[in-house]
Amino acid sequence: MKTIIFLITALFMITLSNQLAASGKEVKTVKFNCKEISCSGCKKHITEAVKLLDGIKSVDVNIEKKTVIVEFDDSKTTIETIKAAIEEAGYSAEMAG
Ligand SMILES: [Cu+2]
Repeated sequence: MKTIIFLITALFMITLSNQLAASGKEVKTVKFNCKEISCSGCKKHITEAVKLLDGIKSVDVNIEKKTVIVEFDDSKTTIETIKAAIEEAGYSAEMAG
């Protein structure tokens, strides 16, 4: 009986760690230069537009640097989709290294 419980626990742990490893790999970061960013209104506008997309983990708009850094799950959305969402909100979005 103890062996069975041990085996089930071991199997569960392996499955869990595989899932964690898999989900960790899917989160990617992309940075855009958006030269029209000038105030906190822009920051709010872009953040809201990008967060409407599926799989967005975080949106970091820097007003001084005029950058948007997005963490996303690449099994749910793409860089092109994020870029399009920023552009539809009225800003240019050039991918930055
Ligand atoms: Cu603004």
